[in-house]
Amino acid sequence: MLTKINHIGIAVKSLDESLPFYRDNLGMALAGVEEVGEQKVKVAMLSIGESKIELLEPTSAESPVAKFLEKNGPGIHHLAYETENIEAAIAKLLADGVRMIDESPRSGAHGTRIAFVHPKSSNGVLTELCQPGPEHH
Ligand code: CMX
Repeated sequence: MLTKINHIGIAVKSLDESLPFYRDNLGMALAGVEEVGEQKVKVAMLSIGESKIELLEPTSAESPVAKFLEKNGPGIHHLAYETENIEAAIAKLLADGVRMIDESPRSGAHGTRIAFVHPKSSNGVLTELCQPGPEHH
């Protein structure tokens, strides 16, 4: 059902301030910066082997990432697993009685389709299912 860890999301107050550590000190390649309106975040994707690090800066006080920063400060926000069939993955989790935030996929960064599992159902770790867009195949 899941194939690998697609990315790890890290909540940051400012991409401008956070990016240099990952890009320059750790030497990761910046794959792109994009605003995801539906999630009220601006994201920077950095490549690391088969996975990515996703830096998340809130674009509005109502962003879930703004709430997270208020409560916890900067840090690891979510873990995203890749799937080839997000509808099937959601259907299986719902059938298993897992609490989903998204019961149907929504738009993520870089043409992906994503759905979140509620952290109450995933041992306190906000968990994302992520299906890459067609250009990745
Ligand atoms: N990781 C772990 N736990 C989290 C969390 C996170 N990132 N965000 C919230 N929680 C926990 C809270 O600590 C809280 O726990 P307690 O009840 O024990 O205090 C509980 O979840 C509810 O949190 P809340 O602050 O009361 O409620 P919110 O309105 O913030 O809703 C959540 C929480 C998870 C439903 C919401 O943040 C959400 O829908 N997240 C998914 C969407 C998202 O994060 N998008 C960001 C962009 C990601 C991307 O584009 O890749």
